[in-house]
Amino acid sequence: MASSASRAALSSIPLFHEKLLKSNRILAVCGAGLSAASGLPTFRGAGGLWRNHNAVDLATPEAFDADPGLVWLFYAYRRHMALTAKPNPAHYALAELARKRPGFKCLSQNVDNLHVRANHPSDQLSLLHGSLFTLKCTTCSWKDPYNIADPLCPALAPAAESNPDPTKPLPLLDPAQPLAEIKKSELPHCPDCKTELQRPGVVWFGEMLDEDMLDDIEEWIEKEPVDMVLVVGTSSAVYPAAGYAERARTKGRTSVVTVNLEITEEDWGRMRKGDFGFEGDASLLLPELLRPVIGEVKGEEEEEVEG
Ligand code: BJW
Ligand code: ZN
Repeated sequence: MASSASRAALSSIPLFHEKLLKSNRILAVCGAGLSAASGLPTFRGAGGLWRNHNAVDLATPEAFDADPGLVWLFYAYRRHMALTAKPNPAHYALAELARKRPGFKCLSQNVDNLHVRANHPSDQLSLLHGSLFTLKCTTCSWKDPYNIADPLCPALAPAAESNPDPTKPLPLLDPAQPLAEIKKSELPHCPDCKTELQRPGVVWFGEMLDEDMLDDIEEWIEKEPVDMVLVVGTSSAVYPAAGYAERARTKGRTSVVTVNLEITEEDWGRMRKGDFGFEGDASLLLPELLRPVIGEVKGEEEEEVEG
């Protein structure tokens, strides 16, 4: 475990700023905690339940095969929530860091499109787990890269409804209220092969991430030493994302910086000299941590959402 003296160094903003100002090659690995302040729930811990299902149990090809209507409702609800949400100061801070530091690359596990809406330069952003707003065929190669129809089809309209009584939970989210059964025929079908279902263009457990994107990340890591890795709002429970911080470490040079609402004793104990840990809300911490490079975060730059 880190001693109290080294714990002070690990959480020192002046020491972090000193290192940041000398850092050119910076990698960020982001997770659901980054979008928590935008009102989007995380996967694990509080908020990881959708009706009476664990969110991670619904994020599998097996769950989709067993009950495509249920899994589509889960994703239709998350599309609706993400469309209603706004990028928060942490998304804008990372986007500005990308503009100020061409050697910065952001790997995000988030599928909510909030990095894109915060105008993060696309060549400095890898969306590891795809996007809620990409649709693809379960079987053939058909893909719609950007679709924001809400609701996507009449059967999924309950996921896009506003709450009729805000004093009560949204009926869709209340496990005591049964869901209307959705027949396969009522779900969106592939316009090419016609017979198969469309599915969200996200990466489920057991599925491969985009190989070109993985090669690109490997190439970026291998190219030159990495000065800093920012690990923001992720439980680091899912690979390959969870492995990139250690993968990018260049002996004696790389600071791994954890920014998380909750940093456990085990996490503190794993930190090495030169690493940093900042416990709190990423939407408050990131603008403060990155200020010497990015200045004050401006949040009004969101692009118009295309119709
Ligand atoms: C805040 C905050 C605030 C809250 N401010 N912080 C090596 C070893 C073992 C297993 C594997 C391995 N390599 C691959 C595997 C298998 C598997 C895997 O990792 N399994 C693990 C369970 C161990 N990986 C895969 O299957 C991946 N595919 C793959 O590797 O293919 C090749 C292969 C396959 C099989 C075997 C071997 C190789 C694909 C992974 C796809 C993950 N998909 C999901 C769903 C995406 C679609 C969707 O969004 O619905 O991705 S699962 C879910 O977890 C989602 C997330 O992106 C991901 C990570 O979660 P995240 O973002 O970290 O969220 P949380 O909730 O866990 O954490 C939030 C954090 O924020 C917490 O720490 C909070 O404290 C914090 N927080 N508020 C700051 N305001
Ligand atoms: Zn098809």
